[in-house]
Amino acid sequence: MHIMKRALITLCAVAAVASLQSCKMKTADSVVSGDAASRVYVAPGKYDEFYNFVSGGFSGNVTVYGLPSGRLIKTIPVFSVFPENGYGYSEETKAMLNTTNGKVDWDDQHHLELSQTNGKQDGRWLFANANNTPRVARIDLTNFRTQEILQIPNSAGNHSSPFTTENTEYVVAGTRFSVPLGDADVPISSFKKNFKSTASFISVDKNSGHMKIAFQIVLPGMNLDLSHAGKGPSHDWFFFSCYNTEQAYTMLEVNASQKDKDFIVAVNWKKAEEYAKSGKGHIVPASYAHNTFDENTQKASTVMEKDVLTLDPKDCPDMIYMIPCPKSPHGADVDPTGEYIVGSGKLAALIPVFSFDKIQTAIKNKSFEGDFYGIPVIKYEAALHGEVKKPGLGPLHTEFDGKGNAYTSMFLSSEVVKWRLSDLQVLDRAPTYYSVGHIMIPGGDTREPSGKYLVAYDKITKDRYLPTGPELCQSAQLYDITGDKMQLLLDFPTTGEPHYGQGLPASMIKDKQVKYFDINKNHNEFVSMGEKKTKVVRTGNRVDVYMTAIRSHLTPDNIEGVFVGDEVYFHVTNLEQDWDIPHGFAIKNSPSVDLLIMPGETQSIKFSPVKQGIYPFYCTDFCSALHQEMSGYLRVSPK
Ligand code: CUK
Ligand code: CUA
Repeated sequence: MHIMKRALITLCAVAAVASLQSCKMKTADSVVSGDAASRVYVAPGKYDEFYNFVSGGFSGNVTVYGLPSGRLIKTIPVFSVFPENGYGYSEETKAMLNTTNGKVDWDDQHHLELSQTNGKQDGRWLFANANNTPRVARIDLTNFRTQEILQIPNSAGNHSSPFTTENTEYVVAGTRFSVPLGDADVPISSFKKNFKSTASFISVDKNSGHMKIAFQIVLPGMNLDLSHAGKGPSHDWFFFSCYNTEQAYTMLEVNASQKDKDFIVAVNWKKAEEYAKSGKGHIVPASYAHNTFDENTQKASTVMEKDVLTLDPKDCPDMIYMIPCPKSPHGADVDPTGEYIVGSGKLAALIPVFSFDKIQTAIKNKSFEGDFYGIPVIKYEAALHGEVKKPGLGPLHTEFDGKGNAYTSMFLSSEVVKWRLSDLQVLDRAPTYYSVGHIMIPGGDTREPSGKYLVAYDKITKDRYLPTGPELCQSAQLYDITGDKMQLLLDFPTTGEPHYGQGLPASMIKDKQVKYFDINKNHNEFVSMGEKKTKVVRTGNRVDVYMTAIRSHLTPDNIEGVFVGDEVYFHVTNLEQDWDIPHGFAIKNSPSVDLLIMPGETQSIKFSPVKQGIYPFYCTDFCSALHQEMSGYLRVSPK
């Protein structure tokens, strides 16, 4: 989206003003249906029907809302440290944020995708991309915790990610900014020769979920933007949108918009897989961090992976084709049948819809119009199912309801447009407040959309909430799409910049949630299996405090014999075996000592006192009537 903001800066300003004015005339009251309140009302004590996972943009984390209420129910820390539960602070979790550039504890999180089986959501994992430091994360949906983060080498910015194939065989990553492979020192003006973009295919282990870069396809320098996997008949294919095929490296907002078409890159990943297996690839030296959280030892660790297998399209015939797509396509979205591929040229005044069937015929008949660095370019008309004419301005992203309809967000004209896949007729349009980016229908990018609600994630909030100084919250809007006309039901604020989201029927995972960790399976090396097992152990200037927490005391609660210059590790085991009873741990006047320990779990934090004194420590989570009493003292003596 930031890309677009830059490229369209003037256009946006004009259109945004225009759309704001036109929206102003139509007040929200006039577009909200009369019984909207009752349709989003979830009575106290009742559950929402859907989980809505929303990307946190520059907050780096993922938030979870209930639909239709729009209530925020969870923040899942992924790429950013999170004081609320000590993620990135505790000794157990900090390795999750390791990269080859050290600990990167922030990112720009754009897209989410739920794991699938047979093209349908299976409720196992949620994948998240990092757009700044190229990474892909996997979150376990039984405990809502980040289990794995894999860094992507040979890439700068990972935008077209983390979309998955129908059986989660692969999760993809793709270069936003082309760079020379292997961090080569070359003039920027040698872009065309030396800069490359890469599409990475990350295999996901069926049972454990473990990710591994299976192969990287090396493409000419340009910007990969978004992607989606084929479905059903197009199962073997992956479609990426790309822009800047002009290969500009300066003033992109002008120079990357010269041609009237860029491409949808169609990758036959089954073919690529065969080429990778049959030795057509080249091993390219690379180093990248692979961080995993081990539920057994309760600790994250980092492996620095070496080398990647790369595939050059030149060596791999029939693996990749280019499909011309009007000006700077953004979304690349595949309908539930797998037949239609929608490419939304954000600078185009129409939406091109491609037919998988026609693409296959075009390939068979060699209906090409030249090549792009040796990759055949299929004739536009030969691949085209048709164009949605005059849909609105600035088409971005498309989702599907599973009833033959598509919904496309229009950034510039600030609306969602519903159209029919078969005859490409526009059926309905609903204003958004304002400037919608992605939209989301639960399951709307799978073979079986739930198709009840649509959520618009808006870029500009303006007058929708109480003003809060120069920075306003980001916003989402909920529409009912069960009828012929979309009906706006609700606005709800979101955290960070929501790009994409995923919606999952709550019934799929709500009864599979971990309520507490079995203390008998706690294999953290610093566990205390009961208050009697607590101790303080000195080794040189290192002090290990084995501590327990249970309503309502910390054991030991008086610690002496610690000196300025010592390195003190607190290993706090939460002995509770009950749902929703975490204990916190913090030390007065001490930086970054911050834990929240789940029942049955051990978490460790390092404290390096630099001043003598008596340091009170305490539980930070109001856990019982005697929570305030859950405290103790550490005495730090001069050396
Ligand atoms: S992008 Cu944000 S609205 Cu990064 Cu998926 Cu299109
Ligand atoms: Cu434990 Cu408050």
